[in-house]
Amino acid sequence: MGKSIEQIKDDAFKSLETASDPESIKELSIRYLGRKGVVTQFLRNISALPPEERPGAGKKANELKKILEAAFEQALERLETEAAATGDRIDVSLPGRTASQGFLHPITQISGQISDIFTQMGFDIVEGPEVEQDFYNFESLNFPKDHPARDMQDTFFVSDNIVLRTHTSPIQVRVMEKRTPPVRVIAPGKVYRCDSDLTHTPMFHQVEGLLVDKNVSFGDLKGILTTFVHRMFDEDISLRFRPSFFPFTEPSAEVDILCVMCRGKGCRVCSHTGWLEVLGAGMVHPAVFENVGYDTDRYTGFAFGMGVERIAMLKYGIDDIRKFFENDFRFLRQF
Ligand code: 2U9
Repeated sequence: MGKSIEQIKDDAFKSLETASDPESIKELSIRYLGRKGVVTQFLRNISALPPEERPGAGKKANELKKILEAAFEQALERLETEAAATGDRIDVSLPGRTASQGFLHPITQISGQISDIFTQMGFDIVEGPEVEQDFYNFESLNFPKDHPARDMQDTFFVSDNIVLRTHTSPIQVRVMEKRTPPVRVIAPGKVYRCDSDLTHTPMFHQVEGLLVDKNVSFGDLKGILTTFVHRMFDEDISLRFRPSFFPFTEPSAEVDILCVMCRGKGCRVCSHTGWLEVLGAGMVHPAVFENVGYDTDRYTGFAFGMGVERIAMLKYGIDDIRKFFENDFRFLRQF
C-alpha cells in the first residue's frame, strides 16, 4: 500500500494552503475525493491490508474524507467572501463601453451640404408636398399634354390628376404664387419616377433652385453654378454648358463638370470623356411666369436642378445607387 492516511492528510493540507483561487481548490477536491482520487483509492485498497488493520484504516480514511470535504468547502467560501469584499469581480481598470453615436444618412449629409452652399449665396430653403396635383407637377411647368414624362410608365399616378411629384419644381411654382420677385429659393426633397437600375431608383432626392429678379441673365446662372461646383467639389473643377431642352426653361443647358476622378484624362467613371453630367439648368420659360402671374416684361429668372444621389456617388466614388437604400450599416457608417 502507498502513503499512510496521515501522509495523505499532510499533503492535502499543504496543497490547500497554497491554493489561492476557486479553480485550484476544485482541482484539489477532485485529486483527493474524486472517483479516482487519493482517498477514494485508499478506501478501495483496504481489502489488501492485513485483516486486523482494516477496521482502523477504514475508519481513519472515512474521517479524512469528511475533514477534507469540509476543508475544501470552507476554503471556497472564504475565497468567495474575500473576493466580494475586495470587489475583485468588477475590474474597474477595464475600458468603458462607448455608446455608439448616431449620424445622418449620406444622402441627408450631401443634401445638407448642397443647401448650405446655396443659403450662403442668399437662397431660402423651401419645401412642399410629395403627393402633388398634376397642375403643379406638369401643367404650370409648360409640359404639353402628350409629354412622355406624363406617361403612366414614367410617373406614379395616385389618381387622374394627382401624382407623386417627379421633381421638386412644383414647390417653386407654389412659392411664386405666394411671393413677388425677387425670389431666391432652393427646393430639396424626395421625388418619384418609375425607374430602377444601377443609377436609378423609384425614389431619389433632388435639389432645385430658382432665382427671379429684374435683369437676371444666363451669365448670373453660370456664376452661381460655378461657385456651387467649386465649393462642392474643388476650386479647379471647370464647368461645361451644353445646349439642351426642358419644357420649363428656354434656353436650357446640361451642365458637365471636369471628371473629379481623373481630372479630364478619361476613366471608367466618366466613360473616357473626361466630363461628368451633374446639373440641368436654364432661363425660366415665359409661359411658366405667365402661369403664376409674373410680368415677363419686368422679370427674368434662372432655374437649375440636380440629383443628390448622383452628386454623392461622384463625391464618394460609389457605382451602385441602390447601396444608399439597402441600409447596410457597414456601408452607411463610412460617411
Ligand atoms: C421652375 C422652373 C424651372 C428646374 C430645372 C433641371 C433643369 C434639370 C434634372 C437634373 C438631374 C433633374 O434630378 S434630375 O434628373 N433637372 O435638368 N431642373 S432646370 O427648373 C425649374 C424649376 C422650377 C418653376
